[in-house]
Amino acid sequence: MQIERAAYAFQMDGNPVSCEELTQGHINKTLKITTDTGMEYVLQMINKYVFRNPIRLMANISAVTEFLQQRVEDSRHTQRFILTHKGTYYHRDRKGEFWRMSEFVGGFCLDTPESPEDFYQSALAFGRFQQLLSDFPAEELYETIPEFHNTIDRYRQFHASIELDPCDRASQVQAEISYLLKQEELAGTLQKMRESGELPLRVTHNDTKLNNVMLDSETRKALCVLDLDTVMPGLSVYDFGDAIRYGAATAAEDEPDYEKMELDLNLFRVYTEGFLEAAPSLTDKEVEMLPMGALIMTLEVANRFLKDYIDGDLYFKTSYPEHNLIRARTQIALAMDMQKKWEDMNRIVAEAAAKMRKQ
Ligand code: GN1
Ligand code: MG
Repeated sequence: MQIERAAYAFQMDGNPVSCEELTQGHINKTLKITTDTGMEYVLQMINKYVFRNPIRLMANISAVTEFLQQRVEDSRHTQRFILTHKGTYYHRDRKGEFWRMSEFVGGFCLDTPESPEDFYQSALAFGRFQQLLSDFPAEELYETIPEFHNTIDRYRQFHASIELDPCDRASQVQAEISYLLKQEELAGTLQKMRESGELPLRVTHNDTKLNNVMLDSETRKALCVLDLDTVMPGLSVYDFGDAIRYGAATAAEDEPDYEKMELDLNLFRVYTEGFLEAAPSLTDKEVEMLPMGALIMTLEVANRFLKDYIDGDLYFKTSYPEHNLIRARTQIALAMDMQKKWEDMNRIVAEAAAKMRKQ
Protein backbone atom coordinates (compact mmCIF):
# COMPACT_ATOMS: atom_id res chain seq x y z
CA MET A 1 0.00 0.00 0.00
CA GLN A 2 2.78 2.41 0.98
CA ILE A 3 4.57 1.62 -2.30
CA GLU A 4 1.45 1.93 -4.41
CA ARG A 5 0.53 5.28 -2.86
CA ALA A 6 4.05 6.54 -3.45
CA ALA A 7 3.96 5.45 -7.11
CA TYR A 8 0.67 7.29 -7.69
CA ALA A 9 2.21 10.53 -6.41
CA PHE A 10 4.27 10.76 -9.63
CA GLN A 11 3.16 11.77 -13.12
CA MET A 12 3.42 8.30 -14.65
CA ASP A 13 2.15 7.34 -18.04
CA GLY A 14 -0.56 4.76 -17.29
CA ASN A 15 -1.42 2.84 -14.14
CA PRO A 16 0.97 0.44 -12.41
CA VAL A 17 0.38 -3.24 -13.16
CA SER A 18 3.50 -4.82 -11.69
CA CYS A 19 6.19 -4.09 -9.18
CA GLU A 20 9.50 -5.93 -8.74
CA GLU A 21 12.21 -5.21 -6.17
CA LEU A 22 15.73 -4.55 -7.52
CA THR A 23 18.23 -5.66 -4.89
CA GLN A 24 21.67 -4.68 -6.20
CA GLY A 25 22.16 -1.47 -4.18
CA HIS A 26 23.20 -1.46 -0.52
CA ILE A 27 21.46 1.76 0.49
CA ASN A 28 18.03 2.65 -0.95
CA LYS A 29 14.95 0.47 -1.41
CA THR A 30 14.50 0.17 -5.19
CA LEU A 31 11.48 -1.05 -7.16
CA LYS A 32 10.75 -1.40 -10.84
CA ILE A 33 7.20 -0.45 -11.76
CA THR A 34 5.55 -1.32 -15.06
CA THR A 35 2.33 0.39 -16.14
CA ASP A 36 -0.53 -0.71 -18.39
CA THR A 37 0.85 1.43 -21.21
CA GLY A 38 4.09 -0.54 -21.10
CA MET A 39 6.15 2.23 -19.46
CA GLU A 40 8.78 1.17 -16.95
CA TYR A 41 9.88 3.28 -14.00
CA VAL A 42 12.27 2.98 -11.09
CA LEU A 43 10.75 3.99 -7.76
CA GLN A 44 13.12 4.47 -4.84
CA MET A 45 12.66 5.12 -1.16
CA ILE A 46 15.61 7.27 -0.09
CA ASN A 47 17.54 5.97 2.93
CA LYS A 48 17.25 8.79 5.46
CA TYR A 49 19.86 7.35 7.79
CA VAL A 50 22.44 7.75 5.01
CA PHE A 51 21.06 10.87 3.31
CA ARG A 52 20.00 13.37 5.94
CA ASN A 53 18.48 15.90 3.55
CA PRO A 54 16.56 14.15 0.74
CA ILE A 55 15.16 17.44 -0.60
CA ARG A 56 18.60 18.90 -1.24
CA LEU A 57 19.78 15.52 -2.50
CA MET A 58 17.06 15.62 -5.16
CA ALA A 59 17.94 19.23 -6.01
CA ASN A 60 21.48 18.01 -6.82
CA ILE A 61 20.28 15.09 -8.89
CA SER A 62 17.78 17.10 -10.90
CA ALA A 63 20.36 19.84 -11.57
CA VAL A 64 22.93 17.27 -12.76
CA THR A 65 20.52 15.25 -14.91
CA GLU A 66 19.00 18.38 -16.49
CA PHE A 67 22.51 19.62 -17.27
CA LEU A 68 23.42 16.27 -18.83
CA GLN A 69 20.19 16.10 -20.84
CA GLN A 70 21.29 19.23 -22.69
CA ARG A 71 24.67 17.73 -23.54
CA VAL A 72 23.94 14.15 -24.60
CA GLU A 73 22.76 13.22 -28.07
CA ASP A 74 20.77 10.11 -27.16
CA SER A 75 18.14 10.58 -24.42
CA ARG A 76 19.13 7.21 -22.93
CA HIS A 77 22.57 8.60 -22.11
CA THR A 78 21.33 10.12 -18.87
CA GLN A 79 18.63 9.37 -16.32
CA ARG A 80 15.33 11.29 -16.37
CA PHE A 81 13.45 11.94 -13.18
CA ILE A 82 9.66 12.25 -13.03
CA LEU A 83 7.83 15.09 -11.32
CA THR A 84 5.09 14.48 -8.77
CA HIS A 85 1.63 15.93 -9.30
CA LYS A 86 2.76 18.72 -6.97
CA GLY A 87 5.65 19.55 -9.30
CA THR A 88 8.56 18.36 -7.14
CA TYR A 89 11.13 15.64 -7.81
CA TYR A 90 10.39 13.96 -4.48
CA HIS A 91 7.32 12.71 -2.69
CA ARG A 92 7.12 12.72 1.08
CA ASP A 93 4.68 10.12 2.41
CA ARG A 94 2.62 10.09 5.61
CA LYS A 95 5.35 8.23 7.47
CA GLY A 96 7.87 10.89 6.51
CA GLU A 97 9.66 8.69 3.98
CA PHE A 98 10.97 10.28 0.78
CA TRP A 99 10.46 8.71 -2.66
CA ARG A 100 11.67 9.54 -6.16
CA MET A 101 10.92 8.13 -9.58
CA SER A 102 12.89 7.93 -12.80
CA GLU A 103 12.24 6.43 -16.20
CA PHE A 104 13.75 2.96 -16.43
CA VAL A 105 16.52 3.53 -18.97
CA GLY A 106 16.18 0.06 -20.49
CA GLY A 107 19.14 -2.27 -20.55
CA PHE A 108 20.91 -4.14 -17.80
CA CYS A 109 23.50 -3.76 -15.04
CA LEU A 110 26.21 -6.27 -14.18
CA ASP A 111 27.86 -7.18 -10.89
CA THR A 112 30.82 -8.71 -12.67
CA PRO A 113 31.97 -8.01 -16.21
CA GLU A 114 31.21 -10.94 -18.51
CA SER A 115 34.00 -9.83 -20.82
CA PRO A 116 36.75 -7.20 -20.72
CA GLU A 117 34.66 -5.23 -23.24
CA ASP A 118 31.84 -4.82 -20.66
CA PHE A 119 34.32 -3.35 -18.24
CA TYR A 120 35.84 -1.12 -20.92
CA GLN A 121 32.32 0.20 -21.61
CA SER A 122 31.87 1.09 -17.94
CA ALA A 123 35.19 2.98 -18.01
CA LEU A 124 33.94 5.00 -20.97
CA ALA A 125 30.69 5.74 -19.14
CA PHE A 126 32.34 7.03 -15.97
CA GLY A 127 35.08 8.84 -17.89
CA ARG A 128 32.49 10.60 -20.08
CA PHE A 129 30.38 11.45 -17.07
CA GLN A 130 33.32 13.22 -15.52
CA GLN A 131 34.25 14.94 -18.76
CA LEU A 132 30.66 16.13 -19.40
CA LEU A 133 30.43 17.61 -15.92
CA SER A 134 33.78 19.38 -16.14
CA ASP A 135 32.02 22.75 -16.60
CA PHE A 136 29.15 22.08 -14.20
CA PRO A 137 29.05 24.79 -11.49
CA ALA A 138 30.40 22.69 -8.60
CA GLU A 139 29.57 25.33 -6.00
CA GLU A 140 25.86 24.70 -6.66
CA LEU A 141 26.13 21.15 -5.38
CA TYR A 142 25.18 20.31 -1.85
CA GLU A 143 27.44 17.76 -0.12
CA THR A 144 25.00 14.86 0.27
CA ILE A 145 27.37 13.03 2.62
CA PRO A 146 29.95 15.43 4.04
CA GLU A 147 33.55 14.11 4.03
CA PHE A 148 32.38 11.10 2.01
CA HIS A 149 35.81 10.09 0.69
CA ASN A 150 37.89 11.97 3.24
CA THR A 151 39.92 8.98 4.38
CA ILE A 152 41.51 10.95 7.22
CA ASP A 153 38.05 11.58 8.60
CA ARG A 154 37.03 7.96 7.90
CA TYR A 155 39.91 6.81 10.09
CA ARG A 156 38.84 9.24 12.81
CA GLN A 157 35.39 7.62 12.78
CA PHE A 158 36.94 4.16 12.72
CA HIS A 159 38.98 4.92 15.87
CA ALA A 160 35.84 6.25 17.57
CA SER A 161 33.88 3.06 16.81
CA ILE A 162 36.69 0.82 18.07
CA GLU A 163 36.82 2.91 21.24
CA LEU A 164 33.06 2.75 21.80
CA ASP A 165 32.70 -0.87 20.65
CA PRO A 166 28.92 -0.82 21.28
CA CYS A 167 28.32 -4.51 20.42
CA ASP A 168 31.48 -5.91 21.95
CA ARG A 169 32.75 -7.06 18.59
CA ALA A 170 36.16 -5.36 18.35
CA SER A 171 37.99 -8.13 20.18
CA GLN A 172 36.91 -10.66 17.51
CA VAL A 173 38.37 -8.57 14.70
CA GLN A 174 41.77 -7.58 16.06
CA ALA A 175 43.71 -8.86 13.04
CA GLU A 176 41.58 -6.82 10.62
CA ILE A 177 41.74 -3.71 12.82
CA SER A 178 45.49 -4.03 13.12
CA TYR A 179 46.04 -4.33 9.35
CA LEU A 180 43.85 -1.29 8.64
CA LEU A 181 45.51 0.83 11.31
CA LYS A 182 48.92 0.08 9.80
CA GLN A 183 47.65 1.60 6.53
CA GLU A 184 46.34 4.79 8.13
CA GLU A 185 49.10 7.13 7.02
CA LEU A 186 49.12 5.83 3.46
CA ALA A 187 45.32 6.04 3.28
CA GLY A 188 45.44 9.81 3.92
CA THR A 189 47.84 10.55 1.05
CA LEU A 190 45.33 11.60 -1.59
CA GLN A 191 43.23 13.64 0.83
CA LYS A 192 46.37 15.64 1.65
CA MET A 193 47.04 16.14 -2.07
CA ARG A 194 43.46 17.40 -2.45
CA GLU A 195 43.97 19.85 0.42
CA SER A 196 47.27 21.13 -0.96
CA GLY A 197 45.79 21.56 -4.44
CA GLU A 198 48.14 19.01 -6.01
CA LEU A 199 45.05 17.16 -7.20
CA PRO A 200 42.19 19.25 -8.64
CA LEU A 201 38.70 19.17 -7.23
CA ARG A 202 36.18 18.01 -9.85
CA VAL A 203 32.52 17.09 -9.97
CA THR A 204 32.71 13.32 -9.52
CA HIS A 205 30.30 10.43 -9.15
CA ASN A 206 31.88 8.92 -6.02
CA ASP A 207 30.22 5.49 -6.25
CA THR A 208 31.53 4.03 -9.49
CA LYS A 209 30.60 0.38 -9.01
CA LEU A 210 30.08 -1.56 -12.21
CA ASN A 211 26.45 -2.14 -11.28
CA ASN A 212 25.90 1.62 -11.40
CA VAL A 213 26.33 1.54 -15.20
CA MET A 214 23.47 0.67 -17.53
CA LEU A 215 24.45 -1.30 -20.64
CA ASP A 216 22.36 -1.56 -23.81
CA SER A 217 20.73 -5.01 -24.10
CA GLU A 218 21.44 -5.30 -27.80
CA THR A 219 24.78 -3.62 -28.36
CA ARG A 220 26.17 -4.03 -24.79
CA LYS A 221 27.52 -0.48 -25.11
CA ALA A 222 27.32 1.75 -22.04
CA LEU A 223 24.17 3.86 -21.95
CA CYS A 224 24.49 5.91 -18.80
CA VAL A 225 25.61 5.95 -15.20
CA LEU A 226 23.09 5.53 -12.40
CA ASP A 227 22.97 6.22 -8.67
CA LEU A 228 23.76 9.93 -8.61
CA ASP A 229 23.23 10.27 -4.84
CA THR A 230 26.87 10.98 -4.18
CA VAL A 231 27.65 13.30 -7.10
CA MET A 232 29.71 15.96 -5.34
CA PRO A 233 33.01 17.76 -5.71
CA GLY A 234 35.67 15.06 -5.33
CA LEU A 235 38.74 13.39 -6.79
CA SER A 236 38.84 11.75 -10.23
CA VAL A 237 41.32 9.18 -8.89
CA TYR A 238 38.66 7.92 -6.48
CA ASP A 239 36.12 7.47 -9.27
CA PHE A 240 38.74 5.42 -11.07
CA GLY A 241 39.73 3.61 -7.88
CA ASP A 242 36.28 2.54 -6.76
CA ALA A 243 35.53 1.13 -10.21
CA ILE A 244 38.72 -0.95 -10.03
CA ARG A 245 38.01 -2.10 -6.48
CA TYR A 246 34.65 -3.49 -7.53
CA GLY A 247 35.00 -4.48 -11.17
CA ALA A 248 38.63 -5.56 -11.62
CA ALA A 249 38.38 -7.97 -8.72
CA THR A 250 38.35 -11.74 -9.18
CA ALA A 251 35.60 -12.26 -6.60
CA ALA A 252 32.43 -10.58 -5.38
CA GLU A 253 32.65 -7.89 -2.73
CA ASP A 254 31.18 -10.35 -0.21
CA GLU A 255 32.90 -13.58 -1.30
CA PRO A 256 33.27 -15.60 1.93
CA ASP A 257 36.45 -17.32 0.73
CA TYR A 258 38.70 -14.29 0.67
CA GLU A 259 41.55 -16.30 -0.82
CA LYS A 260 39.65 -16.07 -4.10
CA MET A 261 39.99 -12.30 -4.05
CA GLU A 262 42.69 -10.77 -6.25
CA LEU A 263 43.17 -7.83 -8.58
CA ASP A 264 42.81 -8.88 -12.23
CA LEU A 265 45.59 -6.96 -13.99
CA ASN A 266 44.08 -7.44 -17.41
CA LEU A 267 40.82 -5.81 -16.32
CA PHE A 268 42.87 -3.11 -14.60
CA ARG A 269 44.56 -2.34 -17.92
CA VAL A 270 41.31 -2.34 -19.87
CA TYR A 271 39.64 0.07 -17.46
CA THR A 272 42.66 2.38 -17.36
CA GLU A 273 42.68 2.63 -21.15
CA GLY A 274 38.94 3.37 -21.33
CA PHE A 275 39.04 5.95 -18.55
CA LEU A 276 42.01 7.83 -20.03
CA GLU A 277 40.39 7.80 -23.45
CA ALA A 278 37.08 9.19 -22.18
CA ALA A 279 38.52 11.76 -19.75
CA PRO A 280 41.43 13.38 -21.60
CA SER A 281 41.44 16.39 -19.28
CA LEU A 282 43.09 14.46 -16.42
CA THR A 283 46.35 16.07 -15.31
CA ASP A 284 49.65 14.17 -15.27
CA LYS A 285 49.47 14.06 -11.48
CA GLU A 286 45.99 12.56 -11.55
CA VAL A 287 47.14 9.90 -14.01
CA GLU A 288 50.18 9.09 -11.88
CA MET A 289 47.96 8.69 -8.81
CA LEU A 290 45.41 6.30 -10.38
CA PRO A 291 46.89 3.15 -8.74
CA MET A 292 46.88 4.97 -5.40
CA GLY A 293 43.20 5.82 -5.96
CA ALA A 294 42.44 2.10 -6.37
CA LEU A 295 44.37 1.07 -3.27
CA ILE A 296 42.97 3.83 -1.06
CA MET A 297 39.37 3.26 -2.15
CA THR A 298 39.76 -0.42 -1.28
CA LEU A 299 41.18 0.44 2.14
CA GLU A 300 38.43 3.00 2.72
CA VAL A 301 35.63 0.59 1.89
CA ALA A 302 37.26 -2.14 4.05
CA ASN A 303 37.39 0.40 6.85
CA ARG A 304 33.70 1.34 6.37
CA PHE A 305 32.50 -2.28 6.29
CA LEU A 306 34.50 -3.16 9.40
CA LYS A 307 33.33 -0.02 11.20
CA ASP A 308 29.73 -0.89 10.37
CA TYR A 309 30.25 -4.42 11.71
CA ILE A 310 31.66 -2.99 14.94
CA ASP A 311 28.78 -0.49 15.16
CA GLY A 312 26.17 -3.26 14.81
CA ASP A 313 25.36 -3.03 11.07
CA LEU A 314 23.61 0.31 10.96
CA TYR A 315 24.63 1.63 7.55
CA PHE A 316 24.90 -1.06 4.85
CA LYS A 317 22.04 -3.46 4.09
CA THR A 318 23.12 -6.94 5.24
CA SER A 319 21.70 -10.39 4.46
CA TYR A 320 23.20 -12.33 7.38
CA PRO A 321 24.86 -11.43 10.72
CA GLU A 322 28.52 -11.44 9.63
CA HIS A 323 27.94 -9.96 6.19
CA ASN A 324 29.85 -6.73 6.87
CA LEU A 325 32.76 -8.63 8.42
CA ILE A 326 33.01 -10.91 5.38
CA ARG A 327 32.93 -7.86 3.12
CA ALA A 328 35.68 -6.18 5.13
CA ARG A 329 37.91 -9.28 5.00
CA THR A 330 37.46 -9.61 1.26
CA GLN A 331 38.35 -5.95 0.73
CA ILE A 332 41.45 -6.35 2.91
CA ALA A 333 42.50 -9.35 0.78
CA LEU A 334 42.11 -7.20 -2.32
CA ALA A 335 44.11 -4.31 -0.85
CA MET A 336 46.91 -6.73 0.09
CA ASP A 337 46.95 -8.14 -3.42
CA MET A 338 47.18 -4.62 -4.87
CA GLN A 339 50.16 -3.97 -2.61
CA LYS A 340 51.81 -7.11 -4.07
CA LYS A 341 51.04 -6.00 -7.63
CA TRP A 342 51.96 -2.37 -7.04
CA GLU A 343 54.75 -2.17 -9.60
CA ASP A 344 52.63 -3.83 -12.28
CA MET A 345 49.75 -1.41 -11.61
CA ASN A 346 52.03 1.59 -11.99
CA ARG A 347 53.65 0.21 -15.12
CA ILE A 348 50.26 -0.45 -16.73
CA VAL A 349 49.10 3.11 -16.03
CA ALA A 350 52.32 4.56 -17.47
CA GLU A 351 51.96 2.39 -20.59
CA ALA A 352 48.31 3.36 -21.08
CA ALA A 353 49.18 7.07 -20.70
CA ALA A 354 52.01 6.74 -23.25
CA LYS A 355 49.65 5.01 -25.68
CA MET A 356 47.11 7.85 -25.28
CA ARG A 357 49.75 10.50 -25.96
CA LYS A 358 50.68 8.80 -29.24
CA GLN A 359 47.07 8.82 -30.50
C1 GN1 B 1 27.14 1.67 -1.39
O1 GN1 B 1 24.53 2.42 -3.07
P1 GN1 B 1 25.53 1.42 -3.54
O2 GN1 B 1 25.22 0.03 -3.13
O3 GN1 B 1 25.82 1.60 -5.02
C2 GN1 B 1 27.87 2.89 -0.85
C3 GN1 B 1 29.24 3.03 -1.49
C4 GN1 B 1 30.05 1.77 -1.20
C5 GN1 B 1 29.27 0.57 -1.72
C6 GN1 B 1 29.97 -0.71 -1.38
C7 GN1 B 1 26.01 6.14 -0.44
O4 GN1 B 1 26.89 1.82 -2.77
O5 GN1 B 1 29.91 4.14 -0.94
O6 GN1 B 1 31.30 1.83 -1.83
O7 GN1 B 1 27.94 0.52 -1.17
N1 GN1 B 1 27.07 4.09 -1.10
C8 GN1 B 1 26.90 5.00 -0.12
O8 GN1 B 1 29.40 -1.74 -2.12
O9 GN1 B 1 27.42 4.90 0.99
MG1 MG C 1 24.20 1.56 -6.66
